Amino acid sequence: MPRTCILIGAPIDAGQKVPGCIMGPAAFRTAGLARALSDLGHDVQDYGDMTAAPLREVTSPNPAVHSLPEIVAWTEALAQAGARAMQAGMPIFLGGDHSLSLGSVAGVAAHAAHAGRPLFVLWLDAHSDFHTPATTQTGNLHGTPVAYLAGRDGFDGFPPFPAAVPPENICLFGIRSVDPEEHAALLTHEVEINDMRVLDERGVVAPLRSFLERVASARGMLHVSLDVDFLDPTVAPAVGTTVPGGTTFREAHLVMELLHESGLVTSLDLVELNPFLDERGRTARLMVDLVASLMGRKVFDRPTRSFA
Ligand code: HAR
Ligand code: MN
Ligand code: MN
Repeated sequence: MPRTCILIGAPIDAGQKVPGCIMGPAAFRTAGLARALSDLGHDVQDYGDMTAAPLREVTSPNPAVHSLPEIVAWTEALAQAGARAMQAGMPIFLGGDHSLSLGSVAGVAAHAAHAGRPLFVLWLDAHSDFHTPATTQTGNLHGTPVAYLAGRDGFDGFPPFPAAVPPENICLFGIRSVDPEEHAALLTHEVEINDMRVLDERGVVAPLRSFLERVASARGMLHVSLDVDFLDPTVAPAVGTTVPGGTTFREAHLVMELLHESGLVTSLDLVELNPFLDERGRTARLMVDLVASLMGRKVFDRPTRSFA
């Protein structure tokens, strides 16, 4: 089914300390994202790159936190843009580091609440991103969006999250780096956790299908947040926070193919691409190919397919 895909560039890099993510939106465009989508029959509208809202003075009780005014300003701007784009089609947010999801998911959640539909979030990442600004040791706010969307406290200065996503509607998938404070908090929240240990044993298909069945039976909307470091660094080197032992090229494509077949995805983040660390554009091109799989590109297009 053809969709209206809305590309929203969010060149944010203040959520972490490695320079380069600011070039992410340009790299996605250079790697042919719009063309890949239009070749699949989708309508593509590129809204260009956003800028942050005006900076306000906000401070954190945690001295490690840096760039708080910048991230709050991006969150405000992205939440507005995201809610508006949801009315026009399927927003695809081009990062930028993962702090962009503080805003993108806020906008999507406001839309879902307005539409009276439950929101589910699939977090494809090496990291759990479940710190709050109060618990982070690095002070890098790209490690906090899941806590924000789950409605955790500690986000003073941020706009209140519009409609907290129930923890059981959040699925962390592919994680293999969890800090002690995140671990403790995850033990008291019913977030679905498919860490790499689970994926090693069960593969990607069964855990993902069972989550997607929950989304479908709740008639939910589904936001997918794809962090480059979900992939193993040997196939996706262009990221500042590499963690060995990630998903393979084929596992990642299979995830995207299953998402396409589900027909459930209503919004998407592409985050943490650092083109300065890439090897001749291979990570940017892989990310574009993954989006193409998510949006319907197939190896062989059988008229009917059943693996049941
Ligand atoms: N947990 C670590 C921290 O808070 C690493 C967070 C890294 N996050 C990302 N996005 N790269 O997933 O600093
Ligand atoms: Mn992340
Ligand atoms: Mn990550």
